[in-house]
Amino acid sequence: MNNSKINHFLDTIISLDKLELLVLDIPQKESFTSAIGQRTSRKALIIKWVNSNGTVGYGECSCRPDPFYSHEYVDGAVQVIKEFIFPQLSNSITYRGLLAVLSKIRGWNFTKAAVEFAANDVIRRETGEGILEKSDTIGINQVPVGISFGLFNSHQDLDRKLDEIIDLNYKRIKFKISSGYKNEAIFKRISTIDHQNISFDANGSFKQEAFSLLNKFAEFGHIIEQPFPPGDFYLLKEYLQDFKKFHICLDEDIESYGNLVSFSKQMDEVNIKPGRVGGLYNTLKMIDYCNLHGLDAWIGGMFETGIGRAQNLQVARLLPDAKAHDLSPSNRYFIKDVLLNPISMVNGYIKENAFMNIEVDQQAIESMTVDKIILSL
Ligand code: OSB
Ligand code: MG
Repeated sequence: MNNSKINHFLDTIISLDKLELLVLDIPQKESFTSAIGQRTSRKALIIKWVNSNGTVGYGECSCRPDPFYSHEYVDGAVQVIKEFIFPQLSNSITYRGLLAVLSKIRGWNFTKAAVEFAANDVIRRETGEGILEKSDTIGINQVPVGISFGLFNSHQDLDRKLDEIIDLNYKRIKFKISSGYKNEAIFKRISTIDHQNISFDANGSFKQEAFSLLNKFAEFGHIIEQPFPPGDFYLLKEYLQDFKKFHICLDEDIESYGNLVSFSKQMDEVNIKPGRVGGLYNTLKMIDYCNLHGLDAWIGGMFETGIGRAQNLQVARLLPDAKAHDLSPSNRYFIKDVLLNPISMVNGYIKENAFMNIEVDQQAIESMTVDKIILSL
């Protein structure tokens, strides 16, 4: 990255006394289904980086509890930190040194990102400025957000949910879809929705045998996110032999800067999840690339708690042209979140004061913690 402020920032020294890994079980308001599976509660992993002053930085590892979105899963993340990351850390390490430790590990992007998030948060809490503040982009003061709708299987289900959210003014409505779709009447219903920004997210569920169903979604002309299984991008060529229209956004396929460069000409937009791409430094590099090459980018979510959500919103501020990010307020999902002031949305926007300086609700964290690992130096 050609940014001297960031290069200079990488020399920042971070002290470390201990890492705490907290596994939380957070009850959801309602279950959520996508082509990946169903969730009824959120197993979350929060990392506390405690420095030598006792200052605590928070990071969240937002992978799923199972390896169904990516290979990572919460218990695996705990083990990777315990066995392969923590032993390489010391009482004092530069940000650059931390990135080097993390980059030795292949994959495990959500896990590595969570450690970087926590380290960056310590710096931010000590000095007022973390790596994002060193970006060349001046952040906007409110972030437009969309909603990600779980799979619905009937009109009634869809109608009920649409009524609930239409007045809230979300800037995008994204429907989870899957190759197992049965109810054809839904296509008619979708065509009557009056909204400027509708998209679909297939979570990689379409292969050759479901191309004609995929085409029914494609005919709307809306963006389709990750239509094919990650790694099977060749299917696009096969699809285009018989079907014509397609607007594509990639999610699972893009795990690195290299993936972004390789696919940039073949997609209409990219969903960047700071966790999925291995952290904030990588994210900034990718945002730079997108700006330089005019590729539309927005920030995706993983149903994180307020801790991860706030961090992702801080990144989303750096994409002033994005129409909407998958970062709806966490009170949409959880009965109780882990922040003293839960992130709220007004008219489809989340204002910066809701996410720039969050305060963690220690009592809430404690009450939902099901496992705690302390790694002391
Ligand atoms: O594909 O974007 C996805 C959540 C978990 C795994 C994959 C995805 C999602 C979302 C979440 O769509 C959106 C959100 O956090 O609001
Ligand atoms: Mg997606």
